[in-house]
Amino acid sequence: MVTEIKGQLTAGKGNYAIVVSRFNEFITSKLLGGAVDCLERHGADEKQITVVWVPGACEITLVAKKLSQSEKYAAVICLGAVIRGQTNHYDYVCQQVTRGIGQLNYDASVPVTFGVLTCDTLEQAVERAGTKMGNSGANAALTAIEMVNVIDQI
Ligand code: INI
Repeated sequence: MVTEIKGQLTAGKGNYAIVVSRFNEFITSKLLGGAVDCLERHGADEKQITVVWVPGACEITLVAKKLSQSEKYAAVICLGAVIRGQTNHYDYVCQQVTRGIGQLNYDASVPVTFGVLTCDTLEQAVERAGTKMGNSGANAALTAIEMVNVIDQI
């Protein structure tokens, strides 16, 4: 008989931390709304949810690292929006945030999920912040819930 571990989509009793960047707040506030709504609709009480605002995507990793090491949270959900401008700055911001959160997934003992949009246009970001393509904040929250359940069983 195969032992199969599957995560349930119930938030349980653990606390969830959300790190959200203020840069492109028009988009990130929608990602935050999607993430909180998703956690609550999967059973989390508002007391289980802590939101930390940071200036931009580059600042997400440090705060996510501190939260993940605090032993207060079952998971950390990272939300941001990097949108291409006229220079190559976008590439460096994307590199920094993806590398940082990626590294945390090796180092941290709790799940750190990636709800950072990396888009060529504002329209693409709007599509992923609660319109045509769903809400990437909600997806990152749902992933956190599933991962907490998986980790609890291992
Ligand atoms: N930060 C973002 O979150 N999104 C962006 O699109 C962005 N762009 O394109 O510049 C951005 N830059 C700021 C960066 O994250 C830092 O806050 C800043 O460099 C200070 O460290």
